[in-house]
Parts: sequence; C-alpha cells; structure tokens
Amino acid sequence: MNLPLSAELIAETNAREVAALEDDYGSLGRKLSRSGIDIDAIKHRVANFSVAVPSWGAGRGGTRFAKFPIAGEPTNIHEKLEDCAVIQQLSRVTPRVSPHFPWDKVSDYAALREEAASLGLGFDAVNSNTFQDQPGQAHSYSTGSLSSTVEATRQQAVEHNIECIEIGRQLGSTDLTVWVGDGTNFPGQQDFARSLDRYLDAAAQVYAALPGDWRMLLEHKMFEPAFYSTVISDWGSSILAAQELGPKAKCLVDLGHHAPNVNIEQIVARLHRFGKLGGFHFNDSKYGDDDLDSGSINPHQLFLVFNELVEAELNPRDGFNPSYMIDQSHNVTDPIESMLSSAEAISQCYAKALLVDRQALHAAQEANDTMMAFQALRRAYTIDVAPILAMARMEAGGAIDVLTAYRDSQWRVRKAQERKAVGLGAGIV
Ligand code: PSV
Ligand code: MN
Repeated sequence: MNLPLSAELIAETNAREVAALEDDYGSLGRKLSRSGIDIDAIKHRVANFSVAVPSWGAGRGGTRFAKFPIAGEPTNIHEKLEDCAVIQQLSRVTPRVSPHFPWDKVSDYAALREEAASLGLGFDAVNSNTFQDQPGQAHSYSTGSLSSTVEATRQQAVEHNIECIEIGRQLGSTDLTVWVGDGTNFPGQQDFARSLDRYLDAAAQVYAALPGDWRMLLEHKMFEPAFYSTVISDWGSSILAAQELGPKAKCLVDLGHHAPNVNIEQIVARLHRFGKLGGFHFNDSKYGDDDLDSGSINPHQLFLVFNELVEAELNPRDGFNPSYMIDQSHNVTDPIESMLSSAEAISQCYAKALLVDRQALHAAQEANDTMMAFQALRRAYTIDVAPILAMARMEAGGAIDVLTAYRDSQWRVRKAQERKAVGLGAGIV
C-alpha cells in the first residue's frame, strides 16, 4: 500500500483530539442509552457505510462562466486518484472513485486498477459522456446523442457507452451511469415522443451489452444544458425508461436535478417501491444544478432522504442496493476539503436516520398522531452525531478532525510544486 499521507501525521493530530472525543463519545453514549440505543451498534453501521467520490470532483470545476484553478490541482486521472486517496485516508468513508470517460482515459486499465488499489481505492460506477464533443469526433452531439435524429450520431453514442462498459469491466465496476444532455431550447425544436423513442431504442442497444451482473443507472435532469426540455427530464421519464429497458436498468437521483422545492425524499420512496432506485449523486443546491457541497444548503432534506433509505433498508425490494456517489463542482474551495466536508455531511445524515425510533415513528403514523410522528424524526435530526463519526474514523485509521489533519499535511502546497498548472477556461462538469 502506498498511501499518500503519513500515518504519523494523522496519529499526531488525533493525539491532540482523542481525549475530548472520548469524553464526547461517552456522553453521547449515555444519552442514547437512555433511549435504548447502543452507540457502538450505530458506530458499527456508520463504519460500514461508504460513498464514492467523483474523479471529476477532484478538480475545481467552475461554472459556465469561469474557472479559477488553484495551484496543485490534479491534471490527469493519476493525480486525481492521489487526491481521492487523501480523502479516503482521512475520512475512511470514500473507498471508491467513480470515473468519467473519456475524461479519465488511459491506455492500460488493468494498471490503473492496480494503481488505485495501491492507493487504497477501488472503482465505482463508470460515467459515459455524450454531452460534449471530443477532438476529432466524427459526429457532433450538439443536437443530441442517444436521441439524435442522425442515426450515425446515435450509433456513435451507443458505441461510446459500450466502450465505457468494457473499460468498467477492467476497472472492476458493475454500474454504468448514463446522463445525456439531450433536449431542446425552443418549443417545437423536436418532437417529444419521437426523441424519446430514439433514446429508448439506442439505450436498449447499450442495455443489451451489459454483463449479467451489471446495472445501467439512468440519471434524469430537468434542465441544463437544454433549457426548454430534456429527454430524460424527471423521475417519471426515468422510471418509465428503466421499466421498458429491463431489470438491470435503474434510476439514479442527482439531488440537484429537480425543480426547486420538489419533494425528493418522496421520489426516493417511489423509486424504491418499484425496485428501481439504483443510485445517488449527492450534492446540494439553492436554485438549480448548483452542485454545491452536500448538506451546505438543505441538510434537513438530506436527512429526510436518508430516512427513506433506512426505511428501504428495513423493507428491501428487488435487491435494494443503491450506489452512493458524490457529484459536485467546486468553484471557490479546495476540492479535497469540499469532498471531506460533503462525505461528513452525508454520513451524518445516515447516522441521524439510524437514530430514528422506527417503532415510535410507525406507531405514530398508524395512529395518525402527526406531532409524534414528526417528533420521531425531529429528535433524531437534532442529535449531534459528530462523535460517532469521528470515533468510527479514528478506529479505522482516519483523522478525528479531517480538515485540520489535511491542512497540517500541506498536501496542496506540496502538490503545487510538483504538478503542472491547470489552464483557465469555463464549463460546468
Ligand atoms: C450532469 O449535470 C451531471 O450531474 C452528470 O452526472 C454528469 O456526469 C456530471 O454532472 C458531470 O458533468
Ligand atoms: Mn450527476
């Protein structure tokens, strides 16, 4: 194993914090035991929880308008893996990376898998990219990819997705995430029904190439870059497409891909009800697909999503096994710090959802005791679970205080001396 940070550095920062942590953990343990909850059992479940990080999240993505790169940013998949390994080493909750192609293309994927393993990482879902033209590409995606009116363009998009599956097999992935930017900016630009027909026909060709144990995760998005309509605009279109494609097709919920104020936790419950909940892209938003850090705007919504996921765990349907991934874009922070912060927020919401007194909640729901049902959630949400997470992390070799340990490591400063500078530019990723 070739971990990027020294174990001594983590041990040194932990030594400064461990007494306070033990005190806080003991106190929270006593509080929880008064409600019949064993803190060690919760810690055990938290220790088994994980969320993948996106390879593209290791860079400062920027907005449609500008990018403000920082010194020491990664410029290729090897450097991105190193940064993801830092996140995993400190947080112990992000052991897998979700790669994106062709952004992360290399000539030898077996070697890349080994490189990741030596950094303590594996690979999660592979993401295809038919929302952007590549240099020298034969057919442009400017008016669509899997739903293009041009047969040769659709075929090119199908082949790219099949190539992603092939790469994913070599990396040890078992999921292909498909998000297409296909859609329109003008009323009348395309026929809604026929563009969906074309999408379904092309997606079926990708589906047919899935290995037996693979899933195809369909990611819906209401708008952007198409601002009038998109082909897979919402969870309704997504589940209909997934049902038509077959059992290996599932829906992926990116928290930023809905209209403002949509009840995403209910969407989660609906998709689960029909055995079609395949995965998540966690991030947060105030207006649209802002791709902000998880829990930075609406942590309560994130908690409510996890509340549904814990309900689903207890009542699994059709092999409930969603892939949890972060998908965010950092414009003003160090991406490593943002992903550490998001991983913490996501695990916190999972831990809080585990603390919900399910019996009390279900009894109140059955009795139509609205206030007590609400209070069952509120009581769990207001508990500070930070000591549980920190204890689980420390016991797994991670840092009690991930941000302080990261800053103490001087990682970015050191990388600024080694890595070449990232160019200016624009573009949401
Ligand atoms: C699209 O907005 C998206 O959420 C998809 O998951 C893409 O793969 C990702 O962002 C990166 O562009
Ligand atoms: Mn996404």
